[in-house]
Amino acid sequence: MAKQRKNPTRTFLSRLIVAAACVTLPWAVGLGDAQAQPTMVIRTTDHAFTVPATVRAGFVTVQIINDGKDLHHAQIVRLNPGVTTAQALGALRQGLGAFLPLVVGVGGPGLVAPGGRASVSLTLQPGDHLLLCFVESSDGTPHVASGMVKPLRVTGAVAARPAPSVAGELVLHDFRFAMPQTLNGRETYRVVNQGVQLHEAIFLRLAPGKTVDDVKAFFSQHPASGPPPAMPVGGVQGLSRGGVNYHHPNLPAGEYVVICFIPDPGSGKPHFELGMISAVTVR
Ligand SMILES: [Cu+2]
Repeated sequence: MAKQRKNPTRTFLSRLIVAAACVTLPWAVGLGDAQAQPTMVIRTTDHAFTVPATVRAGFVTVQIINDGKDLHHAQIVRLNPGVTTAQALGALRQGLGAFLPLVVGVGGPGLVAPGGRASVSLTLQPGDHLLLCFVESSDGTPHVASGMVKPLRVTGAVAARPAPSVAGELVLHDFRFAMPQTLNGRETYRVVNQGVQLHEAIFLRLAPGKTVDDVKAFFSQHPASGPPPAMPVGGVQGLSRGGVNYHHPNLPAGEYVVICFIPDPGSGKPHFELGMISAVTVR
């Protein structure tokens, strides 16, 4: 979720945006078994969110539909008790170091290309939230600074319900993914952060002939150059320690990479450089 400092993420996301404008991706339609829950649709444009200002607490499927020409994601955070929306927005202007201690990362649908859509299910607790897009425009301006931050109030109480049935689990650690090597693109997967730091699980579809090593090399360039070896197709946005989302990949069969771009506050390195990048096959 975090892309506010000068790092290679900025450059390669910009390059992905350019590439995405001339690539048609084979989006699957429908939400599979996610249809059993209420759905909150978040539409993104360049650069705004369209979403209800108030939603009910509880288990909800959150879908992003990207109507823009940029890449976008929908990071949801809940404000810590006693933190006001004004305080959180003020801290955000100072940077992630000031902002992150005030909030809990509750996930949300991950990075998608123009025309893309993706969905996750999660439990919204009552309280004040923010919806954020940390992707940066080609000039380096983060989308949060050009309109993509929106307050979201969650009201009511969370009703008890059985855990959703899943086909498997993706566990986020400091700093690796523990997950199956093969996923069923039509099933649902539980994603849980068992690390200490904030983590995400963003899915990228590999271009023909490209490998996870190509992705790592591309993203580690300073600056990145050449055509991107993979394109974003959703996933799960930043989860704080213990956080859970249910990912509905809804992806066609193929070769993918799961990656975490969030920077380590200590070293400043994106987590994928510390090990949070894995190849995965979707069947
Ligand atoms: Cu991470």
